[in-house]
Amino acid sequence: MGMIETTLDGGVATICLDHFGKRNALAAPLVQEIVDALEDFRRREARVAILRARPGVKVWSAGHDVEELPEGRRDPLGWDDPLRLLIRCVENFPAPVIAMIEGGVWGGACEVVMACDLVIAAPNATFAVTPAKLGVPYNISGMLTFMNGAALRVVKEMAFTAKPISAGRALRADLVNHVVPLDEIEAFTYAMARDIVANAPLSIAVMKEQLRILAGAHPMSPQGFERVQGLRRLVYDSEDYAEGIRAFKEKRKPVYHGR
Ligand code: YXS
Repeated sequence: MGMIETTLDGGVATICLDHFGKRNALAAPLVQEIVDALEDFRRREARVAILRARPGVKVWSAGHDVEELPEGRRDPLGWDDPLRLLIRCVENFPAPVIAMIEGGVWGGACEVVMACDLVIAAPNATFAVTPAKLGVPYNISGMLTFMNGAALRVVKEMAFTAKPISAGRALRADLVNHVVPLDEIEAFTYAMARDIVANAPLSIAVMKEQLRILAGAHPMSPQGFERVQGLRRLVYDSEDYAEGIRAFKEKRKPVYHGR
């Protein structure tokens, strides 16, 4: 059985996450379904895509599937891992992708939402950046996505505390475009989608690509890159990393020692 539902109506594509049993955790099979759906919508020339979950959910997505994270000594968030693939698909989709959010957005799902072009949140939406909760090193492009989405101080608070922030706080921090009451969010989001469909698709596709390239135009020396990758390795080679993953699987609080 599929883990998403898709529709395409009047140029507006919808992908609805529908894997309640795992709280829409971004496991490889679910990610593959989303990637395939985006590819299909690209072929059918969708003019906007909406990424959403079922109405009434308490969790929009629980983030990366922790069961799929390596237990140590390997980069857990490398270039070809499903989460990175999904984020590149969203960024490279030739039409705007709108994230419509009800409920909690955790870890890697938070990055997926930040990679979307527009974010419409219900008042019950929350956003948590969780690597420090699990002892995971964040990857470089993920960091950049956040730095481009919100003020550095807010990014630091979210990263260091790993605590969810409210929709209201996310709005003030520019992480989301609008917070809309639950009973209006669908009408609001689809009205915005129709506004986009009414405009010139090539102009929009080119502006999206321009903004993607310009937002990533941070020059970095080879030494700087190697330094950041080396720092990440310190984390995924550590005892704390293995402990974080083990603790999640054993459904207990991790005990960290900083080594
Ligand atoms: O016990 P069963 O088999 O029914 O499974 C449970 C959970 O174990 C499972 N589940 C997950 N499995 C893998 N990866 C996940 N991220 C994940 N989240 C949940 O789903 C079943 C139902 O979960 P349960 O009973 O806890 O549901 P709940 O409604 O009481 O609570 C929902 C949550 C989201 C508050 C809770 O499940 C939770 O705290 N999940 C973990 C959230 C989180 O820390 N996500 C970050 C994942 S790591 C990640 O994204 C990156 C590596 S990073 O951190 O670097 O960005």
